[in-house]
Amino acid sequence: MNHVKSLGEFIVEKQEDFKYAKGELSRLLSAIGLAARVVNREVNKAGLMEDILGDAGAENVQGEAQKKLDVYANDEFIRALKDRGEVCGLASEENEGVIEFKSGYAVDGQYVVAIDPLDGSSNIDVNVSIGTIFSIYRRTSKSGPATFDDFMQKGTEQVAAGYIIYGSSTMLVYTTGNGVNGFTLDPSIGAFFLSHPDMKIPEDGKIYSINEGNYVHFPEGVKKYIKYCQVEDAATNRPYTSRYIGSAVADLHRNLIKGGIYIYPTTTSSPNGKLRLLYEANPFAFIIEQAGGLATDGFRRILEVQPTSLHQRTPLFIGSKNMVEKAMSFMEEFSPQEA
Ligand code: P6P
Repeated sequence: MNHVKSLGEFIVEKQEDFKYAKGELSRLLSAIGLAARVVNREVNKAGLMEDILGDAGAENVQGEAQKKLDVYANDEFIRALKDRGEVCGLASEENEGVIEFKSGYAVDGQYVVAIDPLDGSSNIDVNVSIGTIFSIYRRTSKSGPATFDDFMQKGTEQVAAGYIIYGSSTMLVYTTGNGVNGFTLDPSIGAFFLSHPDMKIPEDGKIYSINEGNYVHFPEGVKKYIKYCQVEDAATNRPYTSRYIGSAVADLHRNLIKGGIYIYPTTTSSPNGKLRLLYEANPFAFIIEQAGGLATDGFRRILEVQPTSLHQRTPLFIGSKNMVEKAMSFMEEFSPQEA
């Protein structure tokens, strides 16, 4: 039987492709893999452990009630990344400002990480797949703890990005700019193994993922696209199938494998969209582009957007190339951007 590569073996094998010093990325990604295994254990026990379910009482910077697992996951990724010494600071959905690493090896770390430690956490107590999303940049500051400007880099500057999906199985999917690879956790060993080498998203798909409950608040171009998806036309495989689980990592992962489009546009309650640029849209966009898909805000490439704040939101149209282009054509025609 062919030897199935572990995450560790794969990272070491591929570190030649990484344009910075060998070993740095290995240590960084293995720290993420370790934290993912620890968080996975707690996520899987959540149903049994009353004391870790339910609101932590606090609110995160988004004003959303923080679930205890959010807080646990945030603490675990901060600890794992700080201890490994390659990272000088973090931007996390759970923290208002930059988390500066001021001591030990970390202060000389050459990387910064933007992270959503547990996205979709409103699904925790209904046992729906949730996920961690991360984006890795080379620092722009010279030394010392990370600075705000270290995070104000376009998505094109990412050196790596990925997500962990805690679902029927737990997977780590990431890119360093040389394609996308997926690793499945073998809980009996506690290690990730290469299960989805060189992932590519189909150019076309039959799945559209959007919260149609917001239909009346969508831009006209999105309304027209939804109606386009629902028209009977065998030649273009329509009507499409609507699949929306309320957990972006789960929707994006399914669409990456099967083909499809995920749209979170502007709405009256989310005038800039809901997803955050730094630690959701940018890492997703890097991954999907590397897999042959597209990621835009309805008009322009997500990776080209210049960030101006840590938690800024963006509309997101992401997935199969032909589907995103079609949706963009409706936006151009019916909801053109002010010049
Ligand atoms: P709505 C989870 O809070 C999240 O950020 C994404 O994971 C998910 O796709 C979206 O929000 C769900 O938002 O407004 O449709 O409930």
